[in-house]
Amino acid sequence: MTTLWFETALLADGWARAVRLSLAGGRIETVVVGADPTADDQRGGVALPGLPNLHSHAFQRAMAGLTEARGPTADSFWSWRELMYRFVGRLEPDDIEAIAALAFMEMLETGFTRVGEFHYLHHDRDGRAYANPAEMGERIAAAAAESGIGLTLLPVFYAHAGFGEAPPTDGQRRFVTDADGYARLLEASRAAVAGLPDAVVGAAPHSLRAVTRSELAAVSGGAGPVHIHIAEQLREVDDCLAWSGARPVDWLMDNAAVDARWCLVHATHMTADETARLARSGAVAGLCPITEANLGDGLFPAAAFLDAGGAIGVGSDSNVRIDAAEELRLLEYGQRLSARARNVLAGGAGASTGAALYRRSLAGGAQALGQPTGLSEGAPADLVTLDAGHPDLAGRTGDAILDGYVFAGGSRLVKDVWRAGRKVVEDGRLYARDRIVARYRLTLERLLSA
Ligand code: NGQ
Ligand code: ZN
Repeated sequence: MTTLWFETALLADGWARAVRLSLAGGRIETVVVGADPTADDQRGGVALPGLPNLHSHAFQRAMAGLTEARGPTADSFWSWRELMYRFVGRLEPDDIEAIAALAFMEMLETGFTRVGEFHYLHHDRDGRAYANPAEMGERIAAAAAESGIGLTLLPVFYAHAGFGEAPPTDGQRRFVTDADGYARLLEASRAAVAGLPDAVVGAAPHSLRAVTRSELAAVSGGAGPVHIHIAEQLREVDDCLAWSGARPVDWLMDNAAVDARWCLVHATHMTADETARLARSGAVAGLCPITEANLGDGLFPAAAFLDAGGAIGVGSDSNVRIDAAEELRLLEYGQRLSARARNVLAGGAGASTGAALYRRSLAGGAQALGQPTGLSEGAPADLVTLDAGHPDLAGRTGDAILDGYVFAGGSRLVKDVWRAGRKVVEDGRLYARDRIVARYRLTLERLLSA
């Protein structure tokens, strides 16, 4: 039995002081408020529930900073995607494991305790299936095991290059499956994560560009979470309109049973009516502010969506930067820059913006990844501790701690991280950091010299 004691902790019903947690079997067994620490307790300053990272393509971590030089034509999301496809073409299973381990390490070190891995790199370099259809999924699972992060694996169904069943391009050959192949992939993916403590497997039709209506119905018909990319780029909206007469979010609402199992990633470009429809559906909007800025996507209508009761969570997507507090900060800053206002997402007079963002992302992330979050009895023991002695937290209590964390200190405040009841990060460093970094460095040196 592990016992922890914190000066202050963010519990399900608010902040509490002198909080003692006992952990067993990877979960929180008891929560006692106003407790005296005992000699056996491991002590900390501030405890928060770990934040879910609801959308990642781990392999893209290895491209971070490599697509920032101007190309021959006007650079865009689509020219970035060409570079990304070229990079994908080189990756072997060992590379995926090494890169994912580094990405997952950085997630834990910066305050994420579970990742939704939207995983579409399935086949060998020539496009042929591996003997194990979830070979790559196994490597993702191995990286999750090595780092300790919670994994919600979202094997992707990908069949077409564009609306109207356009045949897949050569650059997409490592992603594509048919319905039978996808069924085998899902089964093998479940086997691949079976050794992890609390993994979840969901389903992920890549985008409306990549699936037909009937494929969408077949892929989303299971019981677990369903994730899809939607309405990220204006060209995607225009193409959808040209093909169907409807915009992507409207089309999805009209043609699929979107409910609380769903996570719509990006949903950047919506009319007021689509925004209200999505909010009413109960689905989570998966926002990836750092990547959306990096790729030039646009700004999600967050204020209107939250006013309409919508659920949100955040994801690190391309992993060009991995940092939980930074995603929340940039989400708010995008709204401030476009509305020319402050504290746009606080949710009411007197309310803390940092706390509103953190609480909403905890709830939406839990919903999207299929595992509860929160420091409460029975929940997974996934928690992040902040350095209460850091100058950025001096004199702060309650929600002001979250404002200090999100807007001032950021990830340098993260001290220790507990995942499934195990301490995996101490003083900001993952236990396996040296090994993971050394292997990643060798991997990148080889990949980039090729
Ligand atoms: C992806 N990433 O699947 O990695 C996509 C690019 C696409 C983002 N959408 C590919 N950010 O959407 O076709
Ligand atoms: Zn994505």
